[in-house]
Amino acid sequence: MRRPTIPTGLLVGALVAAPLTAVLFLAWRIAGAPFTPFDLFDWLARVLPGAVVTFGIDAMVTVLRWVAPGSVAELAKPAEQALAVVLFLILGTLAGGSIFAAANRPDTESSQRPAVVTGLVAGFAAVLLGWNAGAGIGASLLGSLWLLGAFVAWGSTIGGAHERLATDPEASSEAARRSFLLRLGGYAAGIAALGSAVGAFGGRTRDGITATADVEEPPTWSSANPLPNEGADVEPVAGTRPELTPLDEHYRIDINTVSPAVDEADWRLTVHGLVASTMEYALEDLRGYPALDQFITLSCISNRIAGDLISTQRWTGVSLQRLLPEWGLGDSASHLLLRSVDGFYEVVALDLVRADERVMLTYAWDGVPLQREHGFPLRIYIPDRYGMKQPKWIESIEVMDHWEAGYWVERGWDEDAIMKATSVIDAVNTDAVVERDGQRFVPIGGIAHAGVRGISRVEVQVDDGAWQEADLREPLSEKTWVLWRYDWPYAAGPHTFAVRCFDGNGEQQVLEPSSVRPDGATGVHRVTRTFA
Ligand SMILES: Nc1nc2c(c(=O)[nH]1)N[C@H]1C(S)=C(S)[C@@H](COP(=O)(O)O)O[C@H]1N2
Ligand SMILES: [Mo]
Repeated sequence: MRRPTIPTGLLVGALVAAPLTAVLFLAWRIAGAPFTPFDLFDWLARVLPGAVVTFGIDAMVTVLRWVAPGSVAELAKPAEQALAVVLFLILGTLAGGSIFAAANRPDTESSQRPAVVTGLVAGFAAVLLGWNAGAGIGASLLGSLWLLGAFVAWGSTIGGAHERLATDPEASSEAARRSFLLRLGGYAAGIAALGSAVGAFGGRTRDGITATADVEEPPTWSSANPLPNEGADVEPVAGTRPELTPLDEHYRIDINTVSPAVDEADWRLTVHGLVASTMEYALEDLRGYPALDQFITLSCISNRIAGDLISTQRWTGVSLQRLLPEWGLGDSASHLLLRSVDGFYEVVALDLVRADERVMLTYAWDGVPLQREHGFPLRIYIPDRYGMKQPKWIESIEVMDHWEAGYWVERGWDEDAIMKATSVIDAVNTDAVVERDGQRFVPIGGIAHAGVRGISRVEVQVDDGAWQEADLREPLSEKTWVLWRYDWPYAAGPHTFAVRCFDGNGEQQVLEPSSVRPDGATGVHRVTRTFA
């Protein structure tokens, strides 16, 4: 028997991992079967130490800012999904090498034995990961059998390749081996291309969920109503981000490569713990309470200075205060533990809920049910906190008599996560020059935000000049960002613009640069332009 080398095994592993990925992808798209690369990635994101995960996210954001500045919010999820697939392919490559190593051992009688064993082990792991990921046929017998079959076929293909290279007289010469590997590569590429193409364009389901194609989407609130600050004196500078973020442009951050899908009919909000008796609310029940509409700017604690992980929407829901009297709270009740479908959780103090009616169980954005990615059917709003304190996809509230660290707090992020004051230059618009008394002015504009503390003042500094006060546009609410503008008396040459803001209490934003971890980025945003 000839012994094919380990590098050949790695090559075969890589070649065969590609069609396996494509076939799993196809089954995911067509039948909602578990997609192991994502399940594996999501599992790792939960079990790896917080510092490692944060480092990974940070590195990804750095790379994205470098290759595609301005689209970090949009590209973060696709980048994560691509990473998940790459990781899976790497593992597949390594598996090929180790199957070859095991098959090369003198006491191994058949190449197929280690190959099939590896396939079975990987298949079982995939079944567990699918279960762990929850929904869909991942939890069903059919889904499990499919995964076992797919992984055993994968292992067996690698074993077959080894056997062929080791024993087949037709593969005895270097040239014959090369032509065999080329053919294997050809088949692999063909299946991979076909599987991903059919999966991408022909799948009945989106993200493994049957699409509700013919259901007409209800109109959004903003498509039929003027914004509350319509007619405000200060006009935004063209090029400033939209004051109300379009629904499909709202940034998205969560611990899943694919959002959990919740069926409204099965979903209940369960309230348990230190209550008179366990309660359940259907979404209809929550919609039955008087609704609160709030314009809210939400930011991720991982948003860097001038980053795009910050957005503004019109949130609708029921004030959490309203529900408390129904629960029969125990005397020692002091905190609420909110648990989400994806395993995320956070704790909020009852005192805060009682003191602030704005703490809200939210079921709609822009007048329509929450989108799946943004937490359908229910998420919470907690004023002044970064997004990490505000679970989406809530399924239960446990009333407790003590505080506990939430998901990201446990992973080293700040306990309170109060939004930092921040200001950003969005536009230095030389196409919108205004002329007054023979002087040309270049409008400069952007946003400033300080949680629910409001913005009392924004100032712009040009080069080493004095800080000049900008005009503030009336905001959508005290919870949203403020759009500002400053008309700069134009002068030729290169110039650097800086911005700083003061919150509603007159407190200046922190000017010293600090990174996002552990409690949110600080620092001054500067933009340099050269004018003809
Ligand atoms: N269940 C759940 N809720 C979550 C998260 C999550 O991973 N799972 N991420 C939080 C973080 S870090 C942020 S910044 C916000 C983002 O909300 P958005 O994606 O709707 O903008 O959701 C928060 N709520
Ligand atoms: Mo976040």
